[in-house]
Amino acid sequence: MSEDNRPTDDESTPETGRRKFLNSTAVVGLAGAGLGLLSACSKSEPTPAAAPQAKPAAETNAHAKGEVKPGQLDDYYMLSSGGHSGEVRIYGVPSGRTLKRIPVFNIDPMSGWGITNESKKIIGTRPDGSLKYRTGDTHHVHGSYADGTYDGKYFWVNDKLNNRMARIRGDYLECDKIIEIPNVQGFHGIFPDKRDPVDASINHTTRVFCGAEFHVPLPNKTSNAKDFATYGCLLTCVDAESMAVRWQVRIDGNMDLCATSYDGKLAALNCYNTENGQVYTDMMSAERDACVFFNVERIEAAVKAGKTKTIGDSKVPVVDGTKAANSDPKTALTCYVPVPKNPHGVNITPDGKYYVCAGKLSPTATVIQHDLVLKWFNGELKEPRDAVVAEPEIGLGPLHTGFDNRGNAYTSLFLDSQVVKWNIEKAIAHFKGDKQAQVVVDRIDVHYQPGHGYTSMGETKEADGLYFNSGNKFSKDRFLPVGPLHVETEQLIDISGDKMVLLHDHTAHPEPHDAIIVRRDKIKTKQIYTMEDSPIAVKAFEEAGVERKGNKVTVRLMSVAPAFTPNEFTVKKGDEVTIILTNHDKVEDLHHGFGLEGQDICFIVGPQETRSVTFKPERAGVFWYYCTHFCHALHLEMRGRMIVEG
Ligand code: RUQ
Ligand code: CUA
Ligand code: CA
Repeated sequence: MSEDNRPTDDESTPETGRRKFLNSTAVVGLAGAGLGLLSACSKSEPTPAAAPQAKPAAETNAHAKGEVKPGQLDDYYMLSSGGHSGEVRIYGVPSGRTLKRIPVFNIDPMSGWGITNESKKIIGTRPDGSLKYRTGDTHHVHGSYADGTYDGKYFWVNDKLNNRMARIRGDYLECDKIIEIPNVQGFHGIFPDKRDPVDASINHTTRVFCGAEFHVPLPNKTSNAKDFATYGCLLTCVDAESMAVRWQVRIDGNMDLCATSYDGKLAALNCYNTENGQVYTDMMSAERDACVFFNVERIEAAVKAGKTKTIGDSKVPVVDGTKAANSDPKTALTCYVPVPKNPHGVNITPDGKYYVCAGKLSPTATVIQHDLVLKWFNGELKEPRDAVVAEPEIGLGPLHTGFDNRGNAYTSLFLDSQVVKWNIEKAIAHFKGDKQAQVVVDRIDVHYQPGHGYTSMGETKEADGLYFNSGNKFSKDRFLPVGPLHVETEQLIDISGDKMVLLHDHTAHPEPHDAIIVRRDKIKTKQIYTMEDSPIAVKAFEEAGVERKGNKVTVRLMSVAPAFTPNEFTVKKGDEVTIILTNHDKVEDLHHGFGLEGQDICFIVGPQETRSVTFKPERAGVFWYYCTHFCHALHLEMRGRMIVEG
């Protein structure tokens, strides 16, 4: 035991690990003052990736009751959308601890997202270099698949506000690409495919499907504003690797949420506005709307054969998926399965057999059998509605459904403020006429008004039936009041037994929508960047310094705790100054911040990472730059001066 009563021989506890880490970097930094910086730095070896590979503790019951003791790691990553915060969050499950906020469509001075040149390039800029968008509204996060489960390579998230889709790379858990989707508004539901319907050798995600909610004039011209016949909605297919838009399908009605089949053949999107209404009273006039199924193989064949149009200025090929054009099942690209009323959410069971569409305005969930939809496309099923094999009454305001590995569904009930557990085979038996079949197994109150609910690994064939997280829209009295806007409640429910058991509440900054709960061994993060990945890295001491070409000035900086090199540079008022900063520290977690007084510049650089900013100093004088990110015992001393000549 040390003097503060902590065990000193246990390297695995974060406290002792952290102490060691700070001590060793302090030594490195102090020894490296002045010109010896680089040599001292290169002596500290990068630590190996810390991603835990072991099976979740929940399987060995170490985290029974959702308790994660100090120093223990969680079993799952929960990747959650942040709504109109524009970001994605990562929570640990079962603890509910916040692990990371990934800036995507927002601007984040902590990391420098939207401030550095690298992030601005991903977000997109106007000709004057300013950001094209500064806002976004994320709803759905989904991961790439291989062999029916997460492969940890990519995660995607939508922006409903500016109709963009972003990709997050799984190794750094940072956004690496953002694209705009043409011809749509209210881009809402996304889902990656799980394998290729044509090429059997491709057993991983190659496409992402994107559904649009709002009808817009096609093309979107003012002269079409009053001509509702020109209005329509499109499904968009995006290439998972290049992120290019491959094709679009025009449909009747609109689209909301998306699910994809395990065989790659179908994408399903629920449609709440078959009425094509412009106001909500019109949108809820029909007794039934639809779940629309897209035959991916046929759509791609039609695109290849050139049976396409383009809309307005967009070059994306668009095929006709409207009902009228697809009445012959044998050639149809789409199948409209009638579902009551303004359905919300469509999810596929982990065995790939059934889709569940929640009724929203109807107290029902509709179970649609996958192979029956395929039969319809083959001309072997009379009506699309014949693919419906159950429609149990489950409660008021059903929205989203998660699944366990024992044939049970867990549906959020917005109006009832409940989660209802029901059995799919029992529901099918009941639908067939077995009125004794006990469909509803259990109900649990949640607090309050749940939106999405999702189970651990529930959107994969590896659903493990351990946890359900209820993302609630109102927290009311669950937490200390913090003014008019309340924090949101996330509630973790143990679903491993017959009865659901509420484990705990944790908070979420408004306004999360959906999440996925990914087993921790599926995500393998890198802890250190690769210097060679940046073409502009300042790789050696001799490369640091100022270079001027006319009024364009490049300042190459390096950081090694606790110093920037150079620690002084001079530019002129009105110059276009680009600062490139490469962090030469190699120690895991050793980030430096770069804040430049009075210039609206703030960002961090991780170990071996390079980032840059470009700006025009508007005032002459002396401006300190300093390290914003606590890195070292001499963190406060880590600073330098920019001298701006008038
Ligand atoms: S939707 S509360 Cu944006 Cu995911 Cu259902
Ligand atoms: Cu470098 Cu703080
Ligand atoms: Ca409707």
